[in-house]
Amino acid sequence: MNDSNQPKALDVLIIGAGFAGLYQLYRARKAGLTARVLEAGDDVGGTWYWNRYPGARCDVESLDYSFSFDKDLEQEWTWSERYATQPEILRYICHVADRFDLRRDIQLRTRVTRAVFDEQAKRWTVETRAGESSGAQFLVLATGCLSIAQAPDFKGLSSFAGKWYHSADWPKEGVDFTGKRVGLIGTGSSGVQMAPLIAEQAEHLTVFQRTANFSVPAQNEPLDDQAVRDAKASYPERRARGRETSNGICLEANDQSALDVSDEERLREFEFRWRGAGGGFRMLRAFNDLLINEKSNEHAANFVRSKIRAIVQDPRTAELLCPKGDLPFGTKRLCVDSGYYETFNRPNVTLVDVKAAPIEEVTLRGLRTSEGEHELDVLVFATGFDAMTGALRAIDIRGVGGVALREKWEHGPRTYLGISSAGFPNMFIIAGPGSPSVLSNMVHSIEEHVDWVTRLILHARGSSRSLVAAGIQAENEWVHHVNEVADRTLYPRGNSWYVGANIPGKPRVFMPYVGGVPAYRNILNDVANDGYRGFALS
Ligand code: NA7
Repeated sequence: MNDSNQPKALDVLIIGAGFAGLYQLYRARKAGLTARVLEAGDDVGGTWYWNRYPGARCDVESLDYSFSFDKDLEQEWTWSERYATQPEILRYICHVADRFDLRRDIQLRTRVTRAVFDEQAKRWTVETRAGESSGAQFLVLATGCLSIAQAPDFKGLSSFAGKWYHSADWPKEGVDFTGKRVGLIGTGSSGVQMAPLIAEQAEHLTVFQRTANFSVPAQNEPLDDQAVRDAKASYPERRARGRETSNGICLEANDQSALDVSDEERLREFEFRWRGAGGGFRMLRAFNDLLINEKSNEHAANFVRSKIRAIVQDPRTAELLCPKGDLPFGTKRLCVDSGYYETFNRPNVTLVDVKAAPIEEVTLRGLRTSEGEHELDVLVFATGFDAMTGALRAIDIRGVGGVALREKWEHGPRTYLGISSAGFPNMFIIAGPGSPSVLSNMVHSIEEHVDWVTRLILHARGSSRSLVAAGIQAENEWVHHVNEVADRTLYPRGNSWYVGANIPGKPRVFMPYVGGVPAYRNILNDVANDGYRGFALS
C-alpha cells in the first residue's frame, strides 16, 4: 500500500453526538481538520436521544434552543411549538446530522471507557467498551452535562414484581400506563413534566416528593404560521439580543430591584411573568436581584407559593407542594411545567412526603416508606443525573504522568475557563464545569465553545505548535473566580444538582459559571486576543 492510501491520522476525536459533538464535527471539517465522533447511543441526539419520557420538553424556547451557525438551516426548519417536545428536538438534531452529511464520521453504539494521553506522541488514544481503540491529536469531550442518570439504588428493587423505568433511559417503544398504579419518585423538571401525562393515563399516580421545588407555567402554545414568519424574519435580531443577556436567551428583563417598587407593582410584574406569553424562565427576570438579594428572592418565592395555594384544592397537599424557606427561589433549576400543580386536583393522584417519611425499600408489591407500604404496578424514577462531571468521570481519562481526571477532580471539577484542565493537554470540554453551560442557553454556549476551541486548534497549527496545555496558575485563578462570582449570589444555597447535592458523597461545589454569557464571552475574547493567555503552546 503506498502512503497516499494510508488512513490520514486523525486531528480531532470527539466523544458524544449531541448538539456539541455534531457542531464540533461540522466546525472541524470546515476548518480542514479530520474529525470523528464516537457515540454510545444507537443514534445521534445525546440527552435528547435518551430522555424520551412522556412530556419531555425543553425549558428554553425552541427559537432560541437551536443552532444559529447556518442561516439557511434557521430558515428551513420550522418549530411547531413555543417549547419543543423531545421528539421534535430529536428530529431537528437528526435533520442537522443529515443536512450537513455528518453521519459518515460518526460511529454509533460505541461507549468510550478510557482516554490516555501519550506524552511522547502528543496524542490521545481512546478505548471503547468493545475493546477498540483510536487516536487523535486533540480530544473533544462533548459528553453532555445531563447524560449520566442517577441509577436508583433503593434496597429491594430487584424484588419488585412490576416494571420500573428511569426518565433518562426511557424505552423507545414508550410505556403504556393504562390501568396501572404508578409510583413516581422525583419532582425535578423530569418528574414535573411527566406527572400530568402519566396521571391522564394511569389508574392512579402516587408522586413521592422529597423536596418541593418551584415550578412556573410554560404557557406553551403552538407557533402559528404568522409567528413562524415573524420569527424567521427577525432571527438575527433575536439571536443578537439573546447573546447580550446573562443566560443567552432572548427574554425580556426588568432592570429594577424587587425592593424598589410598590407591592402592587411587584405583584403586577410577577403576574405578568406567570400568565403572560411565554411564561417559564421569564419569571427569573421579573427583577434584577432575585438571585442575589434574599428579600427580593423571598418576594418571588411567596408569589409562587400563593399560586400553588390558589391552584391546589386540598390545603394539606398545597402546603406540601410549597417549597420551604431553605430553598431560595430559582437556585435549584426552576421547573417549567404544563399543568403540574393542577394534576394534584385529580382524584387519581396522591402526593406522598418522603422527606417526613423516607423511602425505606422497594418491595415485591410496591414501595415502603417509614409510614407504610404503597402498592404499585410501575415505578418511575425521575431521580436526575450525576450532572456536569458525571460523564467526564465515567471515562477513565489519564493525562500527563498517567494522572486520572477523576482523582484530580476528587474535591470538585477544576478547569480553566470550563474548557480545559491543567495536566490534560490537547483535551477540551464543551460546556464544561466552570463555564456558563447549564445556566445558559446550551446551544448558544456550545456554539461559542466549539468556535473558540476550533480557533485555538487552528492557532496552534498555524504557529506549528502541537501541544496546547492549560497552565495550573490560570486554572487556579479561574476556579477561584468561578467560586467568588457564585458566592455573590444565592445559587450555592440551593441543594441542587448545580452543586452536586443530589448525588450522595459528591463534593459540594457550584459547578457552572454564573458571571453571565456576555461577561464570559468577553473573557474568552480577551484570552484569545492575548495569545491564548493561560495556555502554554509548545
Ligand atoms: P433533578 O432536577 O435532579 O430532580 C431529581 C428529583 O429526584 C428531585 O426531586 C430529587 O429530590 C429526587 N430524588 C433523587 N433521589 C431521590 C431519592 N433517593 N429519594 C427520593 N427522591 C429522590 O433531575 P431531573 O431529571 O428532574 O432534571 C434534571 C435537569 O434536566 C433539569 O434541571 C433540566 O435542566 C433538565 P431532592 O430534590 O434531591 O430532594
